[in-house]
Amino acid sequence: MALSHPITARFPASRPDILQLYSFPTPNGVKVSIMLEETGLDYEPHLVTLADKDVKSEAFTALNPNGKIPAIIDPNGPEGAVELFESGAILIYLAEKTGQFLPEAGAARAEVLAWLMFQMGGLGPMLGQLGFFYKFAGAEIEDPRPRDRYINEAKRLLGVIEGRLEGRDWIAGDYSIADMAIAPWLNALDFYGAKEAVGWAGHPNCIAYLERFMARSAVQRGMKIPKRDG
Ligand SMILES: N[C@@H](CCC(=O)N[C@@H](CS)C(=O)NCC(=O)O)C(=O)O
Repeated sequence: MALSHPITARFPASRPDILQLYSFPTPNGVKVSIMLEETGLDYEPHLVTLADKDVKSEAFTALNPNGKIPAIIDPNGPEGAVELFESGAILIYLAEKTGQFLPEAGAARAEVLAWLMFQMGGLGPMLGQLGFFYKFAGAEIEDPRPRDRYINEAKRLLGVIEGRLEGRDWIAGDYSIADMAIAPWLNALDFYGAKEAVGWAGHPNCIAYLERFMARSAVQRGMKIPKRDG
């Protein structure tokens, strides 16, 4: 099937018949790469950097008007090609497409979706702000209130996950898309240099959970996809 989407002008597909991934290896990006690796779906990754020239380009915003990675085009959707952005929506779509990592119905499915939404609406946005105010441009702001606010919120959220993981290997039943969404954000605390600030060492369940997640070979591959230049 030929791909006629405007994004192909900037990011040409060498195999337009398979799923196309437009992403960068950040926590939001690798969720989808990990899911693709876990399911074994055939796909072609394209590196879309976080520079405006890529992620805010006309070609990319034709696929995601919000100008953020990740996004996909699946030429083999249920009724033809599917264009999708928002990592949570992409994970649900891929789980339904493959019948993997999301229970089909009922309470078990609702529980996975609840923890996926917890990541999408809480953990991700809050830790993203922590990164900004702790490591990136916001770290230079003298007023301690924004930094403290996100450190305290990150600690609170870690406490929620720590409690939830008591007696559990995974966040909601079997290993699922909720884990693929949550664990990469826990891993980002290291990149932000914020582990000590949020008291990571005092969260043994989170530590064991992240180790369990990182031990998976699909996770190890997915964390590095798309491959960064150089
Ligand atoms: N809610 C979105 C968030 C995506 C997001 O924040 N992507 C970041 C990278 S982790 C991005 O593309 N940033 C570039 C920018 O904002 O210009 C999702 O989960 O897909």
